Amino acid sequence: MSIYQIPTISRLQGDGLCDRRKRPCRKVTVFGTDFLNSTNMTCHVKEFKVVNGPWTPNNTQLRFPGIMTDLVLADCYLPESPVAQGYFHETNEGTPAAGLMISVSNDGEHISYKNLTFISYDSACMSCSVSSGCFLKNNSCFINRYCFAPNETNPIDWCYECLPEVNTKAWTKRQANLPPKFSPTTEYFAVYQETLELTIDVVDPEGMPVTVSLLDGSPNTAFVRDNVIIWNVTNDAKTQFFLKATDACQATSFVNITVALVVCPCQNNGSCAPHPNKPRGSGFYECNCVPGFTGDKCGTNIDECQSYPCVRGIISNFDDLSNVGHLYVYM
Ligand SMILES: [Ca+2]
Repeated sequence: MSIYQIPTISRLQGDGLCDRRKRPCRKVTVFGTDFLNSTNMTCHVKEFKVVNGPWTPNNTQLRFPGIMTDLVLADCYLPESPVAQGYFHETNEGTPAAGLMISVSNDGEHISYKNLTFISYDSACMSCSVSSGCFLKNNSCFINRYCFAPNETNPIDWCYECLPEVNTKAWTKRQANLPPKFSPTTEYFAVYQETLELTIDVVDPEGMPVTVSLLDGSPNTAFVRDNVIIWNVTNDAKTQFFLKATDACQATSFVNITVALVVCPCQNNGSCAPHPNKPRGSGFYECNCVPGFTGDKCGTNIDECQSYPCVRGIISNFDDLSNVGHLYVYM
């Protein structure tokens, strides 16, 4: 066979239809005869419009590599389809279907007499055939010329979805969205004058971000940062906070919590510090004792002479036992 042999092509994989929901549509298998296993094999494609829209087909015939995979099969590489998938833009219109006329050459020049129609399309809203083109499906959304299936989420705003029974040409606010859920704990504890940092345990059932805010009636010295209430505790026995949680789609829930004062149990001027292993607000503290005192509640007066060697009742300290000559005396 000569390299100038002109191939005969008869049909395309998938009858020339390529669903962008299923594949990138950058390649198509061509059925035919007289293919040559040549590095010069090319596929010649000409873009054409299938539906109205902003996409402008390239007016020139474009060449892409072809590969013979069998005596009667060749694979053609194709230009990128303008049919976007998982994409939406408010102002730039989409292209739900686009066409190519494909012919094949063994030598890069002598192309098949026949060319075949190839259509890439978005099956969410388009029903296509190579003979009659593409039409809008009934149960779908066609928004700014982008295709979406029923209940499909707006790719740029989770709070909106395609609900064809409500509107086929615009997004509908997501109907199934649960408000954030607060933890059942509503009673917390603090000691007077501490800076309480109370992490509010709230989750959105859909896993979307939640913002906590304080409503009127809460202490106006308190504020919220990253869903943590920060408050310099006053001497009110019980203080109420009115909380609101808002999810990313503005669904809200409310809860009232109380912070009750507990007496710091640390004795001898020891101070209460939040317990490192307990959550803030749980009422667990540990004592920081002033020098000279120890114990869980600083109740033990340290006998300084017990832990240091004493010389005639004076507290002393050997900084190096091998060097007995140095004796530091604390008076
Ligand atoms: Ca939610």
